[in-house]
Amino acid sequence: MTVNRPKALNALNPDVLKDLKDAFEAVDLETTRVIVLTGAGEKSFVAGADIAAMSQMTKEEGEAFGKFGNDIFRMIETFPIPVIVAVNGFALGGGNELAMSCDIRICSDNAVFGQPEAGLGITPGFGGTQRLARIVGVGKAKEMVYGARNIKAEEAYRIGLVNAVYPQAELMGAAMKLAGIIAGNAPIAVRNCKKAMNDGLDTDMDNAIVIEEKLFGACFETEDQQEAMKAFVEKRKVEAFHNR
Ligand code: DAK
Repeated sequence: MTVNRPKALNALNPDVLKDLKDAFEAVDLETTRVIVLTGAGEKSFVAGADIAAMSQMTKEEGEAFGKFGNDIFRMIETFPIPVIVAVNGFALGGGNELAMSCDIRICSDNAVFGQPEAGLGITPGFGGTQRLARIVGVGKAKEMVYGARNIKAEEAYRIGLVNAVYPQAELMGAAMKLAGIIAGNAPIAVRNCKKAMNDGLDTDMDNAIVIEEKLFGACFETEDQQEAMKAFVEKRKVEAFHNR
């Protein structure tokens, strides 16, 4: 899936956000195992929410725009299958927030990450004050958000904002390879892993382990679990998972 508005460095205006929502809603969950999200061109993943579109907003319009984006990013975060984001350049403001809504972030060596909003007279509005602290820790997140300071790919890697950095030309290959590895595993198990980790992180450990127990138990009703464990016992490879 590609955010494709290169003339504005793929900045998110209401139309682009709506297209993103429609694209996720159109995914066939019977046949799709993993989504790889990137931006068009070689310069920018997403250079933020559209500043021109936001510049004249009233308080009410700002809140509504924030909710519109937040609902879409939350849909991506809780999407049943994994989403890998291949950050191919600028990931600023809403761009960094979109990347943080995805499960796994990898980037090209020219990528730049940041939350510049405080320099524009606003707070991050698509989850940046919440997800950045959860991913990189509260101290680093506060430094980046209060300081509106952008960081380069290597620093993003060092603080755990991305899992790996690749030369631009290798980024999509690496993303597809990772997607292929995930897609080779039992689809229902992968989905349950995502749900267990996401839902568990939103609650305390006593409830979190119960969430895991239920999703673990549910796997034992699947054909894929039965075949995979039978194959192990019989010392042979699983021929294919059937998403059942
Ligand atoms: N919005 C609109 N247009 C943008 C844009 C953006 N975020 N980023 C770039 N563009 C446009 C530029 O205006 C320019 O258009 P033309 O002049 O050619 O028509 C074109 O893309 C190419 O950009 P540049 O000429 O500036 O390219 P450079 O290589 O010189 O610079 C840059 C690249 C990424 C450093 C620079 O474009 C830049 O600083 N862009 C803005 C980055 C930024 O500050 N992004 C964060 C935006 S704030 C909320 C909801 C959401 C948010 C906050 C609150 N609520 C409702 C509460 C989110 C906020 C943000 O994302």
